[in-house]
Amino acid sequence: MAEKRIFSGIQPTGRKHLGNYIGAIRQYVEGQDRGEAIYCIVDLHAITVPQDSAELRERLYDTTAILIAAGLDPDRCILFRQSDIREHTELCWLLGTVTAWGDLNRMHQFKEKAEQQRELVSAGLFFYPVLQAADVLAYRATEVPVGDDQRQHIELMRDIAERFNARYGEQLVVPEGRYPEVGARIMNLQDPETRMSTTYGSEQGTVYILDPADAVRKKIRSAVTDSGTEVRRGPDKAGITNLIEVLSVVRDTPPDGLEREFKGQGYGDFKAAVAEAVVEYLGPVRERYEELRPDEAAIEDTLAAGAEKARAIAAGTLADVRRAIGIGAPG
Ligand code: AQP
Repeated sequence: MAEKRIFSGIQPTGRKHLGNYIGAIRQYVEGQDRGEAIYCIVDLHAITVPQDSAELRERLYDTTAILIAAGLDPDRCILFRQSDIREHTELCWLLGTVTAWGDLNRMHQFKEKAEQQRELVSAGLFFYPVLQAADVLAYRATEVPVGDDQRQHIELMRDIAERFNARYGEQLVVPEGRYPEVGARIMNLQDPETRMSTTYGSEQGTVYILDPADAVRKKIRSAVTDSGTEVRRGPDKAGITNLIEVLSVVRDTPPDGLEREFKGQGYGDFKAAVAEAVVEYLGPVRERYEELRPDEAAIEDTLAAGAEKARAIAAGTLADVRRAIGIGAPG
């Protein structure tokens, strides 16, 4: 096994936004240079809330094309669709038997998402973090690149792996979360106290990766800031702090360098600079996406090839786990 095995999953729901890009996708791309990188589009997670079947498939293709456009190279990473690998659901059940109900009941994301459901709060939504643990543990991954909102799920996943190993012997690897130093939590531009997300916050405050340049400019130029005038980070300056973090990532410049650069300049000039930098950053991704997205057969081929490689790894883990638990025919 490679020294580092990196695994992460991303939902094929909605349109992917700048938060997903900066918090997660950027790390996925960089992960290809640091170890064996495995990335999964988690359609089984997406169906924990209602989805239109035809839409779900479309969004899965969108997400796959975005990931490749962003720089995932199917020859240098394993990129696959979660539902193609049945080992994930089997391991999810097995891990459920060593997961404390009380721990699941404490998950913030479950509480937030449950509140939003009008018809049904599914048991699947409650079990979401166990499936997430199965995704990662099936590959014995050492590292999980995610945004800050996933900390609680990663801690739970570590507890599940430890409890499993304590009961059945050292079968699973206890993974580490990897959170970006800057940009682990990109905030909504209209409500900088709230994380930029697919399901919460205003459209106007959410920059989508596929937004046309003019829409990106408009959203960033109208970002909510504060009544002050200084371009610097601070607890009472959530909007400006967020924009500094965004610019820091897209320009690959430390935040304090930007504070020095923009000292004495007004918010308007600063926002215009952020807008242009983000337009430049996302433009090439959108262009590559437009080229890749129409060829759904090619996307399917990529996912099928990824699934074959993923299955070979996950099947080995499941065989070990089943043997350790004492289920199935001996052998
Ligand atoms: N605002 C954010 N800043 C930094 N990272 C973020 N992530 C999400 N929002 C931010 C990270 O993106 C990865 C993929 O997330 P996902 O597509 O699986 O969906 P999610 O976690 O549910 O995030 P969304 O898109 O914002 O959806 P909602 O709000 O509906 O839950 C994850 O690594 C996540 O940390």
